[in-house]
Amino acid sequence: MTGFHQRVFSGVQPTGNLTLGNYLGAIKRFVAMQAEMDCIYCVVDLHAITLPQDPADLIASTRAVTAAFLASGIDPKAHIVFNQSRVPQHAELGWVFNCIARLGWLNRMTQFKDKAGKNAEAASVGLYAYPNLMAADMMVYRATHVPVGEDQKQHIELTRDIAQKFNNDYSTRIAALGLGHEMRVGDETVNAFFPLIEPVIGGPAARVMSLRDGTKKMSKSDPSDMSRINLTDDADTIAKKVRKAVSDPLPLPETVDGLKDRPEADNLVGIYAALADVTKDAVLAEFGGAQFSAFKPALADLAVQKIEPISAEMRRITADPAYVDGVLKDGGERAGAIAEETMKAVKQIVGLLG
Ligand code: AQP
Repeated sequence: MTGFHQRVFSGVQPTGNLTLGNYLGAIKRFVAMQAEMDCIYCVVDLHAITLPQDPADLIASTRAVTAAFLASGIDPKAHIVFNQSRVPQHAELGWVFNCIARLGWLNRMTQFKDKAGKNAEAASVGLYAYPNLMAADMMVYRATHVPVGEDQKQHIELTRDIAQKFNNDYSTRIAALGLGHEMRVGDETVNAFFPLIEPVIGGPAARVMSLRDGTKKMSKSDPSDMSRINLTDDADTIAKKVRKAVSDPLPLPETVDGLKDRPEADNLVGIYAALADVTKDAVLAEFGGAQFSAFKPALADLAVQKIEPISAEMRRITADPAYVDGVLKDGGERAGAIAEETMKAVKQIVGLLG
């Protein structure tokens, strides 16, 4: 994308213990992207309250997710780490996007259907409008890249649709104010104020599955604790969960093709590959032909080796809440300065500011 400052934005909800899915699908990749671009990493507490939260737990979880970011290797000085509610422009741009996005677009969002369950009438309006706020989170920094797990793909596509509609609707005004960059959209050239953000999804752990059911996403809200590895689990718990993970009776295949229709095997091989920073092929080159009774102890050792130092560092950081709050305050101020500039321009474009 030309013209736009290359910037990464991504967020994690403070809604409970972070899982290995959050770590491999998102946080580990946040760390890697620091070498490539300016990064803004956000604890999205406004998203958390779309479902009921105990206020004291929410404050503790916000600090815990921040600690997980820092313990995993995110540098809050070179980049920005903060919690969403500190920067009111997220909600302000979210409202503008509520007026840009169409009901039909939101009605297609599968995450709302999953989270609202059978009684959608009783879900909060916030849960329904969540994807518009998520779009605002990224666009208030005019971010160009977002590392996320595969489950967020639909929301990122919606963000691109909102940005594109805003750019099209206000193209003339954006040009007149000199606030945009020229962008080709099909056969047309529009003056784009918002970039069309690129999702950065992929690798062997783009979708880490439950340890109890290889067809279900590993999730912090799954009622079974055995379904996930939490970043706060100790070594014995991690080893026990891996040992008890559902698998199948066959030996591991020699190639990735052999993982087809074997969701549990595919998941465990994917987790190993992501933890070891290798491909699934490389894992199978080493373990192809082995039984799970041999593979699982190797996976458990690797998981403990990679996760334990992060858990220990998280414990050390969370023991000093004043330090964590200081990081969030500093990050909030720096994020706020960028967001304020964007919002001023948005108000001029839309006609809220002369
Ligand atoms: N199982 C997963 N595999 C890969 N990536 C995942 N992510 C979540 N689960 C997996 C990625 O983690 C980032 C932060 O997610 P979130 O906490 O903001 O929301 P979520 O996707 O709703 O996560 P959970 O664990 O499933 O939470 P609950 O149970 O509260 O709904 C995102 O980039 C996400 O893709």
